[in-house]
Amino acid sequence: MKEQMQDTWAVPERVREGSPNPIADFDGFLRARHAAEVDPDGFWLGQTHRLLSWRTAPTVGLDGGYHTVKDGPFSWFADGTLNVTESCLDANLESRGDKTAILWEGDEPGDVRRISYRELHGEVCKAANALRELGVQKGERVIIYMGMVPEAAIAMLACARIGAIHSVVFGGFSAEALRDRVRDCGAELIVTQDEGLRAGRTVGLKSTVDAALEGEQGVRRVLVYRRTGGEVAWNPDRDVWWHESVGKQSPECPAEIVEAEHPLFILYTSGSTGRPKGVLHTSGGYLTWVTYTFRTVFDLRDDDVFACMADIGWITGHSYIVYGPLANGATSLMFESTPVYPDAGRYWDMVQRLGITIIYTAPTAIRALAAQGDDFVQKYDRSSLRILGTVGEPINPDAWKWYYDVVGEGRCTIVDTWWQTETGGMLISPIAPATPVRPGSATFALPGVAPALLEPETGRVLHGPAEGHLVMTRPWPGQARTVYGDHERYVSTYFSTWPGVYFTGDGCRRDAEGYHWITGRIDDVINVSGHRMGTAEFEAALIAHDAVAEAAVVGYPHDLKGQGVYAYLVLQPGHEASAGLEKALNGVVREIIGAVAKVDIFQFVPGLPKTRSGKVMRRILRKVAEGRGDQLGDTSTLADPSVVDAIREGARV
Ligand code: 7RM
Repeated sequence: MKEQMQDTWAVPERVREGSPNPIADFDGFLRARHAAEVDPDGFWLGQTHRLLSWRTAPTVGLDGGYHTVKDGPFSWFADGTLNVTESCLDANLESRGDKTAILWEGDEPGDVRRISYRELHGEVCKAANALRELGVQKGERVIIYMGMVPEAAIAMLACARIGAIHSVVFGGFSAEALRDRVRDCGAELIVTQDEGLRAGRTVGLKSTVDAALEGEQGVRRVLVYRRTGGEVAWNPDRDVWWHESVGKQSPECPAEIVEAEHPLFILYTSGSTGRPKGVLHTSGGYLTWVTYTFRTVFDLRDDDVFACMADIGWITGHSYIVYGPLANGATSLMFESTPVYPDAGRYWDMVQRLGITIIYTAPTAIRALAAQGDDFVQKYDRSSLRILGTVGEPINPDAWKWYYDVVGEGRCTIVDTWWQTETGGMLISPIAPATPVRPGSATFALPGVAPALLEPETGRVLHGPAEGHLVMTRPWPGQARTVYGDHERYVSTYFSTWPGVYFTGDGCRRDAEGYHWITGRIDDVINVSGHRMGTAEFEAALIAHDAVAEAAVVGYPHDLKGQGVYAYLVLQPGHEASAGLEKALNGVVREIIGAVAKVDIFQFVPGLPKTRSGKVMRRILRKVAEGRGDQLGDTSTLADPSVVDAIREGARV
């Protein structure tokens, strides 16, 4: 098909032909969207009956809504009962027991493990029996602090099997960050491994757990998977080897049947204020959402080899490495290494060797690989590829075009999927065979998703082409239900800026044809290489250093990482700016937040620009960090306008 409109890419033939799914073209999309709009409950009940294995099929859809959220969470499918692992594992045994469920590629190229649905079922049951034996009960919390090994997914599913609530903590977080999360959720047990392995280097994981638990009482057991065989300290009253405890169990474990709204997991995510929030997802609605969106957006086919390159410590790994693919009986890659190890050809080497048909990665990786030149891509046969996915941050049109032309050779479509930890799964995204795409646009809301743009000053709903705050006007089954242990924080974070709707924290432009263009966060959240971090977390870490009196942190545009971290610091008397101090400050940031966090630019200032009521005017700091210090607008409300000149003059961009 020819391109119909300038800057609109029609769906390539290879993507359109032979789609086995209900939404196979744009008309199919419009029909589904209409059906979900006129009868959301009927639409989602129909989907969930079709897609999941329920023990008791639900008869009700949504109960409550944004108008009742103050009084408690809304629910979906409340009278249904299930165990999510029955949809992910048991349901696949008969039809595809020998099919590869998890295709694992280790740090070294070609170090491959294939785990069939039958084997995965057995391993999950064994791990579930071990957890039960170690005293974990339904509703209790288990922290998983691991690298990208199949046992991490097995541990998640084992928790789900017995109705325990998992909370995966990304392996790049520090002991302190881990301890905060252990305390916040009141974890009973931690699953970890001796060491992680990434790009030829080992990363201590058990040692970080040991440090996090020093002086802590709550965690009774630490279950340790042996990955590298590296030396670890051992507390015989607390620590248990995975191979000993899991290895001896029976491969059968009756599933704990729970109500649809039973919590499935907690995942901590950064917000604009305070400590990370424990976003809580429940069983029936979440699984419905990730199952539906996975098969629909990626137009899943029986022989697909799906490769999501995210870490399972992030929501993308939960939804689109583990739950979405397995509930659809797909083959899902788990990748332990990095896109540039041993060189920038690693992804394409895997595409050729493993026959990957769908790849799902982040703009930051695409930009980093594009910067290494086309040879690394062209060396390998990519003819198996059909769909290229992106997630985590806005993708700039140049990176998009490189992905499309060089990686996909114009044969593949790109699905730019917009969503959040809180949304459970994709909300705004192309549907591969159905949606003509535009570089940099996440295109349209999926069926059943009701976005609106609000005018920032007034909250008025904007119609037609417009730019404003992106909100959702009604709940969908995969939406987070609460913040663990703090429902008030859930209400105030998401439902108080604009009453009656869900506030995403993102800005968005809608063009004349209704395409959505996410413009990025409008709150104090920064997105570095697709990792979401709160400016408040950085500030708290920096202030922990003796030399720092005050700190304000903002994001700034960064060519490779999307955003970089820019810190303005006021030093305590007697301290001086130096490269050594910057290094020490990043040392503290690393210790308190973890290896993922690093300040890119420090600027030492005599004071922060504050209003008379003492509020830091971040707008000014953002402008200076963007190199637009000459466009500060009105600064007359500042308590001391002279600090602005000093900040402008000392700008390090
Ligand atoms: C899945 C995930 C969420 C934030 C979100 C956005 C940004 C994510 C896109 C995107 C533009 C996209 N969850 N974001 N996807 N921005 N286009 N396709 O990333 O909770 O970690 O982050 O990420 O700002 O609010 S997250």
